[in-house]
Amino acid sequence: MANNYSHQKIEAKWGNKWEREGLYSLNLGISKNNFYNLWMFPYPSAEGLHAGHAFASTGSDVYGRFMRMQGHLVFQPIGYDSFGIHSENFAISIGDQPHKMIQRTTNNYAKQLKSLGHAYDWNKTVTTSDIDYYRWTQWIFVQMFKAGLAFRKKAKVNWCPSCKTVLADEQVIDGRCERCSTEVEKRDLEQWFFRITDYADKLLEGLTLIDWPEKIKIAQRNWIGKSSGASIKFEIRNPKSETNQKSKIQNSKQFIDVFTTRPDTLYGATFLAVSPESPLSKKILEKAPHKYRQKLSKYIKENTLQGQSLQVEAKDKSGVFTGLYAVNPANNEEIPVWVADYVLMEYGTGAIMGVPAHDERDFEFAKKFTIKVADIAPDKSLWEMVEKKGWGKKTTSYHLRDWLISRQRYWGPPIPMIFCEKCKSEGRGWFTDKGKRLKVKGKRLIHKDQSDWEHAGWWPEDDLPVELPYLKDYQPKGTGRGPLDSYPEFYKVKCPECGSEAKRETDVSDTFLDSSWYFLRYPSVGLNSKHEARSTKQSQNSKFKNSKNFGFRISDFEFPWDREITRHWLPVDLYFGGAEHAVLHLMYARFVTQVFHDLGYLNFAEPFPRLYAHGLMIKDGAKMSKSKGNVVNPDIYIEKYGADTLRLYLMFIGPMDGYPDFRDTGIEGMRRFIEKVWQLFQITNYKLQITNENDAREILIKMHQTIKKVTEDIEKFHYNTAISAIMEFVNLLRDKTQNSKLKTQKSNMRCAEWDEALEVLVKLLAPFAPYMTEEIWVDVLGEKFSIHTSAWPKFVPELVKEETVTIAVQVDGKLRATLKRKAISGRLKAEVVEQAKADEKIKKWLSGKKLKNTIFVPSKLVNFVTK
Ligand code: ANZ
Ligand code: ZN
Repeated sequence: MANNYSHQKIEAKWGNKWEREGLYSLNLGISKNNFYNLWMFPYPSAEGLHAGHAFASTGSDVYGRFMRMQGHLVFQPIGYDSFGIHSENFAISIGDQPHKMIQRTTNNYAKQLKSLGHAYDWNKTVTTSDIDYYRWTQWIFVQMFKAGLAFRKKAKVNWCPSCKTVLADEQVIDGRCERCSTEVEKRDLEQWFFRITDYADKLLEGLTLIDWPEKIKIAQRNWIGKSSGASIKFEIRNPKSETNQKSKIQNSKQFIDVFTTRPDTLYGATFLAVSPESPLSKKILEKAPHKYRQKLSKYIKENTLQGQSLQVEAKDKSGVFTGLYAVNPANNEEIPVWVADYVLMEYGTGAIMGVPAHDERDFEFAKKFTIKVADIAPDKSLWEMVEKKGWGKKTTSYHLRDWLISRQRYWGPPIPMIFCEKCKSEGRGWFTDKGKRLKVKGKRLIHKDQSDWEHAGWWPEDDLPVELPYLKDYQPKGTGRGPLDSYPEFYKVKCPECGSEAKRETDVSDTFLDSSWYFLRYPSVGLNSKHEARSTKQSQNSKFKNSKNFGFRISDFEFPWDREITRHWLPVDLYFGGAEHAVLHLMYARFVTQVFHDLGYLNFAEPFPRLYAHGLMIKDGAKMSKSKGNVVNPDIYIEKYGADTLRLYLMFIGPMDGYPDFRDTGIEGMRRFIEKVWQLFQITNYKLQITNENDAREILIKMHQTIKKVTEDIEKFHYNTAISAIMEFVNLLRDKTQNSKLKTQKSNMRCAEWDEALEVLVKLLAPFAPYMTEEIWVDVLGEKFSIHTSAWPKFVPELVKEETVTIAVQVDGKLRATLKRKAISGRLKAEVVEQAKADEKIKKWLSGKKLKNTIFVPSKLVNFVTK
């Protein structure tokens, strides 16, 4: 065996063997010791992964390997979140077609992930843009629809005039497009939504049951934003001065409901304000006295078009008086009604009572428009009075909005819905026909009331998948309609109900839908091939077969996840991912899981009972990103130093949940460490003997301490300190080999402690440096393949505690004092002698004498010879 450490040879050799032998591919049978170890899959928005991905994925892999050595059956899959705007934008930027680009980049991602040495089960990968995957994403949409949880409504959506596309909320940063910094507009477009707001309370309750970092739970709670308060009715009146104007208001009573979290401040309300975007403001306009109408109408129009609600915080507050007054039910005072842009349409009732004395926003507004400020102390009893007196009722409001699911883009699963004009004109559709429909086994209407949208004419596509056609010209046009809308071959279909000409939906679904269920799919990849064969036949017999489909369609027998396997492998045991996904992905995945739990398709409601949120790798003080030009390509380092070195380096540079800065110099240091370890195993050939009992004991104690430290640190994801402990251990072992006395002893025996120490060392290093440790394990130590299925070492608690030794201090052979020291430090001559000399009694015995010699027996004795 070669003396030199050649990472190229070692890493290629074992990488191939692991794959050939399927070391990390499981037969997902039924076992009690399952461990589903999941890392958030990457989205291909570049040619390859950067060092930040290597950092995060290694963190997850180390844990998986550790659990495997702890005796668990570890399932660790990987895939690609390859549909969606990130990938599409990348394809556009390089002038490529997304289908082609995804094939190339995912191949490269796989190559990189393999070279990093991750223990993925490559038989179970998922690519969300593969038809084999997205047909199920479409199926999920259909189930959502049938449960009453998908609906259409006109909505203001973020629109980037430069990118000519709708943007998701998370792509709008401070009112500007994340990609081009153009100010985002709001457009009124008909969109598909999922009723995630129905699940607001369940999503909140679930948070109390899961083991997640507190900061992520807080982010979810804030996103849901549940507030308890009251809605209070204010009667509208025309001002006394205008009573000559005949208005309907005098005949029939009109009210404005406001939402408040502070009914106790009701006495201090000095005005009402209504959102200009709220339909309520249009009603108010009709009732307003004539002389106010023109100004009011102009204000409402301006503030509706520009969608000011996006910039509420940044902008100076504006508003107009309506000429109307409202009666405060608590004290019968008449207060002015305003329309003001700081009131959001989508929250509460879209109207507020202004309490300038207690609310800062109201105070600012009142000051600007010289509205009265009534400094009246809050009255807690009002909380009860509101309902008792009939002023209003207690209620809760949520900041959570329904999930905007449609995108007017190309690169996503076509939304599997069909619209039929004829059915619509006859008032027919899935929901009007529900009596018949809902008897289908397994279907349940979760959201029963569908009166809030026009559902006539809409039918779900049961003939799945709806294939995304290959388009050359796929770029967004800016018409407010997706690229598929220019392709009649795609959207012209027959109505599945009446057979007349109908139109397929041309929007695609949001990427977050793709990633909301991928973890459910992994264990079942490849399991329903039999079903596919059967359903191909059905597809051929189908009346409205889409000739462009691949020939398989989903039958009632088929299912995206195998029930048995899912029961045994889910939920995910450890989800490892970035804290930046605190709300969107992690909320949507919880929502979808909860819905499918309610539909009876899953036996658990929380997909990720345990989440670890890792930090973010930076380079030169900034987040790694292409636009900053500071992206580190891991391939270069793997080639030069080896994956083991890179892995150890990434896990060592700082805490896993921190913001480590990538530096070349650190990698070189780590490479030297690896070589030191390698050398240690070459020395075994010298048949080293440790005859000194103290050496053996020292090694033994350090070994058990190291096992304990590394085990406990890995459990807490404190990988950097685990590696430090291993380094200390390595230093001790090296010290022993450098002891010249040991080297020269030509005995054939090695002590058991030494052998054990080396075996433990290689195991502790295995999760971090899987290739080198495999090479040592199999080819140096001659153990059975593979180290990664060997048992993690255990520590003996008694041996972890370092012993205390008592050292006798003599002067001229006579005992004069004793010292207590830790076993290991008792062996350090200079320290022990110094401590002995400092002892008061010894000082006395030595005073006035000349020291001729000092005899030292480690951990036992110091003898000062003066004669
Ligand atoms: C009177 C009051 C007095 C209020 C006071 C607060 C403090 P959270 O906590 O976020 O739920 N509000 C209600 N609807 C609104 C809307 N559509 N747009 C803007 N603001 C709205 O906030 C609830 C409070 O925000 C409500 O309680 C209301 O102001 C305001 F000393 O009512 B409060
Ligand atoms: Zn029809």
